[in-house]
Amino acid sequence: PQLALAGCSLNSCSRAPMLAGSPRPFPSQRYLPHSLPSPPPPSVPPPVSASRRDFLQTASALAAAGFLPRSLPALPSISSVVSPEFRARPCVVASANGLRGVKVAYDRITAGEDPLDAIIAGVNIQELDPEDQSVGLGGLPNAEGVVTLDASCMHGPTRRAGAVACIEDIATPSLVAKAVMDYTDHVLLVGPQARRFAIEMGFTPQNLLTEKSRQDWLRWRARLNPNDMYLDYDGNVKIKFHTGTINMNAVTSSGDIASVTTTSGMAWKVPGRVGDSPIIGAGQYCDNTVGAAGSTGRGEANIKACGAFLAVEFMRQGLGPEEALLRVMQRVIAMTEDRLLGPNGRPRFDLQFYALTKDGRFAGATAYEGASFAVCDEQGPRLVKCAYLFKESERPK
Ligand code: SD4
Repeated sequence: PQLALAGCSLNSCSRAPMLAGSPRPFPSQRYLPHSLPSPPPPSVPPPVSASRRDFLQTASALAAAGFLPRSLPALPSISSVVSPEFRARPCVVASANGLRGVKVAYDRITAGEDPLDAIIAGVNIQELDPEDQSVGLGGLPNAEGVVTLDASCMHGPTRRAGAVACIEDIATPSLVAKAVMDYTDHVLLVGPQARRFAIEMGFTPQNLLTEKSRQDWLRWRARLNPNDMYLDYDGNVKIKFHTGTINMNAVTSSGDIASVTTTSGMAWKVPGRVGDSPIIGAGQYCDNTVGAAGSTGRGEANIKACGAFLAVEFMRQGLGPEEALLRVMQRVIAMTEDRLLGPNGRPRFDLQFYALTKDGRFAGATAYEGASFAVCDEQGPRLVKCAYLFKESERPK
């Protein structure tokens, strides 16, 4: 079929409208959970294997040493979150900068729109906002002053995924990720070829480096090394290395789920660096039988724990979203190299996770107290406090 390239507009890029004359709506049937063995009755404890005993001993030793500040109950036996009394409850969850976007996405899913199209419309708001220096247009550049973007998405009902990494000049990499999913046999395209693919698909290249981000980059570079040829800028430069990213997840009234994450990555990164956002299972993950999860923050820490995938797996085993995310955060810390941990074992970085379940429960979680996430359900759009492991006072100086 002939591609209607202009259909790849910024608001909607679902596959059906882009294929001239052959609309193919996404399947709307309810997908059933995996059939898994029933858990043993609570009165019969599962046998404890030697390796599990070791694991439990290690965990209690860590807790005694103060490395596991919250004592979490043992994992329940594997079960699905979908019970026979399942009632779908539409809901959209995002990082805090998605407060405008969750409303847009919620209105769309409750009007019957596909959940992935809805959340991509939600994240497009940040991607196209030059004031948000963590995504799309106006994103902070790499060490050479070049804006490179990462994004990935998953469509639960059709079990598909798409991603782009280190793409330049295209303001809405979330839509390019979806185009990779819709129009290729691949999952991830990178660098100049991802840009070329996007242009072939009808996206318009543009300069993404705004004057504000360019000035920030110049100031960062001037302060890098007092002995170089640039005069030091001695004003107050408050430019963080991690500044945002947007992750958004949605579940519809029929229980269909989607997830997307889009970012300009770590500011001043080594050219070629790719974070967690375009990595399926790290920056976001979605399983239509269970739920979805995603992250913002230090991608290098998350990649090693496959955080979004792990969160969905914990929820598949029956954990609620908050406990699932806190356990992921603990796993991230357990996988962290010493140079990024304080003497008290606490991480020297920030990382946030967000999750929702097929039945519309949701949570956000992070290492340190104080962060919020955005949610929209029948109560409207709002910011909610993230669950956390540590008080801010415990952060290593
Ligand atoms: C990355 N996770 O590239 C992204 C950056 C981020 O807040 O979220 N910054 O690692």
